[in-house]
Amino acid sequence: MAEISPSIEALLSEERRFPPSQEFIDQANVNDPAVYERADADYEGFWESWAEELHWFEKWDRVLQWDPPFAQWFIGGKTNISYNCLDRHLTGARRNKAAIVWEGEPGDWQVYTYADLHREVCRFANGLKSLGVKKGDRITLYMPMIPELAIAMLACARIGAPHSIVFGGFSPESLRDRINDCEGTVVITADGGYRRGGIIPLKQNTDEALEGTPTVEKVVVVQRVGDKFEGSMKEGRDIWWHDLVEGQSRVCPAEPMDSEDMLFILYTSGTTGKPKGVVHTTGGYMVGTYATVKWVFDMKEEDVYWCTADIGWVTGHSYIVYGPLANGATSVMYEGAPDYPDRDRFWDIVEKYRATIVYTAPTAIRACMRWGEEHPKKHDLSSVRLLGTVGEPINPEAWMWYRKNIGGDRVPIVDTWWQTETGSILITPLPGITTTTPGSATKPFPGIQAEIVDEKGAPVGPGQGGYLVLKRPWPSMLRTIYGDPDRYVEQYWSRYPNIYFTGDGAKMDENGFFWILGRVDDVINVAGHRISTMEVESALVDHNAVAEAASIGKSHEVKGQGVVAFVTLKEGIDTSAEMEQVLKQHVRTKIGAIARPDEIYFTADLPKTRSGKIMRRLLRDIAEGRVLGDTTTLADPAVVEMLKQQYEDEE
Ligand code: 7RM
Repeated sequence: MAEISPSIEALLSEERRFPPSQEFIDQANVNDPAVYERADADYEGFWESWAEELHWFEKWDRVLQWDPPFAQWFIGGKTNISYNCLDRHLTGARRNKAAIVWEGEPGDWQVYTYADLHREVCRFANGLKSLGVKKGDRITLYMPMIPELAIAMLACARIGAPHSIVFGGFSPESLRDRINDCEGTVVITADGGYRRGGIIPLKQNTDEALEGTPTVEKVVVVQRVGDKFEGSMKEGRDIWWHDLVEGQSRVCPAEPMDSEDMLFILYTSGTTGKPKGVVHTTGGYMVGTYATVKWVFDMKEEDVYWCTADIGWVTGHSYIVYGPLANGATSVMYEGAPDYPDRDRFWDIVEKYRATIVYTAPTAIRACMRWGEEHPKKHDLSSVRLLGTVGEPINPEAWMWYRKNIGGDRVPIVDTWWQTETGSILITPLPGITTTTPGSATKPFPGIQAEIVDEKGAPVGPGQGGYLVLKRPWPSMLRTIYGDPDRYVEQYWSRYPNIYFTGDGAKMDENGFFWILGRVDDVINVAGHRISTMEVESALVDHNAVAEAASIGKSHEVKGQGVVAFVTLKEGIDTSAEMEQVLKQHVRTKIGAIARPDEIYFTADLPKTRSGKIMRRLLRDIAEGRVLGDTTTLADPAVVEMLKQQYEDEE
C-alpha cells in the first residue's frame, strides 16, 4: 500500500486551486485557521463549547468517557433533539421563519414555519402516545419525501422512541428484515409516493412486509396519493395519520433524554449480506450535526439550504432534518426525481426558492453533465453562494462542471467525506478558510484526528496511500450495531487496536490534503501498483464522449489484476471499436500505461444501489464470469442481466 503508483501521481498533480473569495471569508461563520490547532490541543473542550450552544435540561458532568471502543459523550447531560430543533426557536424572530420548504413531485408545495412544525410534531407525538408508544420503543418509518416524514422523526425523538427509517425504494422483504431486526412495534408509511409520475405503492409493500413481522401492532398511514391509492386499510391495525392527529393537543413536552439514550437506528450495508443497524445516540449526534452545519455549510439566518438526498439515507437524517433545524435554518425538501417532469427540475427548484446552499451527490452531478448544460442555463442560479457534495469521490471533471454551471465559477465547493457510522461530516473544507482543489475532501474537521496508515498502522507520508482511520472518538460516532455489539467491535475496531477503521482507502498529497479513493475493496492492484477504480473512472469521464464509467480489477495471469471498464457514452455518441481504442489510449495518457483498461464494455446504464453507488462487486462478478452475488440492493436488476448477457456475447 505504501508505494506510489503512477496513477495516483496523476491525481495528486491536480494543480487547480480555488481559494475562497475575500467577500466569502469576511462573512464566514469561521475564517480563522487557528481553529484547527485550538481544537487539536483540546478536543474535548472544543466539542464542549459546541454543546454549550444548545439547550440541555441538565448539564453534563463529564464531556467524554472513552473506554475503547466504547465512547460516551456529555455524560449525565439531559437534552432532547426535538426541543433543540423546534422549541429553542419559538421565542424570537425564528418563530415564524420557514423551517421546511417542501416541494412535491407533481408541483404541489407547502411551507412549515417553526411554529407550524412544532405544532404538528406535538400533535403527532401525542397521537403516537395514544397508540401506546413509550420511550425506548422502536418505530419504523417507510415513507416518501413528504413533510410528515420529518414530523414523524421529530415526534419520535420528542417522546424518546428511536426511529428506524427504511428508504422508500426498498423492497417489502428488506423492510421486513429491518423491522424484525429491531422488533419495531409501529410502522409509519403512506398510501404512496410520487416518482417520475408513477406511484410507489408504499402501503401495499408494507402490507406484504408485515406478513412476517410478529412485533408490529399499529400502522399509521399518511394520505398522499388519495384517489390513486389501490390498497386497503386493515381494521384494528391501520390508522390514517389525519385521523390519529385529529383532536390531539398541540402541546407535548419534550422528554428529557439522557445524552446517551438511543436516538435512531439506520441500517446500512457492510461487507456481509445482512445490513447493520447503526445506532446513534442523542447528545453527541446533535452536537456533531449542529456544529458541521454551522461551519461546513456556513449556515446563516437568511440562508435557504437544499440537500437533495432522501431522508431514508443518513445524509437526509443529518443534513435535511436534524443539523439544519438545530441551527434554525430553512431546509428545502423535494419529493421526486431530478429529471421529472424535465431535466431542469433541480435548477427550477433552486430558482423558485432562491436556494443559497445546495448539497448533492457526484452521481447526480454526472447525470446533469450528461443531460447538458442547457438545463441549468435556463434558470437564474444567482442566489447560490455555496455548493456541497457527498457520497462518493467526485472526479475533478464533475467538480469543475458543478463549479462552473451551478456555482457560476464563483462559489466555494465543499466535498464532504463521512459515513452512516460517523453521523456527521468528518473530512471537508471549511469554506471560509480552505483553498480547495477539485477531487480532494481536503482536511479533517477541527477536533477530528484522521490519518492514512499502512497495513501495520503506521502513518504514511505525503504522496502516499493507505487506509483511512480515525484515531480519536468524536461526538456523533455510532455507539454500536443494534443487537450485535460483537460486530461493532469486529467491523470497526479490530484491524487496528483502539483505532476506527473506515473501510476507505485514501492518499495524502504534499499539502497534507486527503484524497478519498473509495472503499478498499474498490482498489485495483495491477502488477503491484495500486490504482483506484475512481482514478480510472475519473480519466474516462474526463473524455468528452463519456457520461459515466465504472472500473474494476479482473484477475490477470501476469499482472495479478487488469483494469476492466464499463462505460456509458453521452447521448448521441455511438459505440465503436475505434471509440474503445480512443478511450483506452485516453486513460493511458491521463494516468499511465499501468491503468490502461484491458477491456472496455459499453453499456447504457451501470448497476447502482438505490442510493446511487455503483456496485463494482457485481461488475467484478460479471467480468470474472462468476455467479452474481447478492443483487437485492440494486436499483434496477435488469441492468446487470443485460450487461451479463452482453459480456458473455462479446467474450
Ligand atoms: C454520507 C454517506 C459512506 C461511504 C464512505 C465512502 C463514500 C462518502 C465521500 C465518499 C469520497 C466523499 N454515508 N463517501 N462521502 N467518498 N468522497 N466526499 O455517503 O454510509 O452511505 O457511505 O461513502 O466510501 O465510506 S454512507
